[in-house]
Amino acid sequence: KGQSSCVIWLTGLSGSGKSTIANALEQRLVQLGRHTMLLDGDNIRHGLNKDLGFTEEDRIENIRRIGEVAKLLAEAGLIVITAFISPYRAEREMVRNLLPAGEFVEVHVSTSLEECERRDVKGLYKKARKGSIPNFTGISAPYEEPLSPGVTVDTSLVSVDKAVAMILESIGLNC
Ligand code: GGZ
Repeated sequence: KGQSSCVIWLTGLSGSGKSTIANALEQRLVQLGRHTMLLDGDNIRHGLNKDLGFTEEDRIENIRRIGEVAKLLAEAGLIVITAFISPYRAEREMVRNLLPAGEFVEVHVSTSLEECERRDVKGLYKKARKGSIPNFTGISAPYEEPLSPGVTVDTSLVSVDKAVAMILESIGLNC
């Protein structure tokens, strides 16, 4: 099915590598001649969702809106890549159910909390430990791991290129 679209939904902790994989995946898909759209914090949380914070209620609304936008973009024929923590199983399933069967590909970026905290690229874990960022995922807010993701990648074990190859292989079957 060379023409069909899908939503590649990356979920995982802050600092797990979602954005890095999403960007590399998008580059590769463009090289392959596919039309893509990447949704991430930069283009969604600073725009459409700038009224939302990180309470449970706001995260649920964040994911709901992103799911609806992803659905529209997929209907327009794009391969949509999303990179949000999306910590709640129920909201990820809600997005899956918005889309035709098989068009939601859940990718668990499963890099451990210990590793994300060790990297602490933006210093957010340190601040969260001190209590200066409330509701921080993994520290003071939950992360519900996917039960049966299409792909699981731990960036402390596999390279970005390998992660991209694993995702491409899985969408070869799905879209
Ligand atoms: C988690 C937070 C928080 C809290 C700000 N908890 O590493 P980052 O910086 O760039 O990615 C994180 C991003 C998470 O936004 P999402 O839209 O992906 O979250 S969710 O899907 O749960 O709605 C982090 C930053 O925002 N950040 N405060 N309290 N991450």
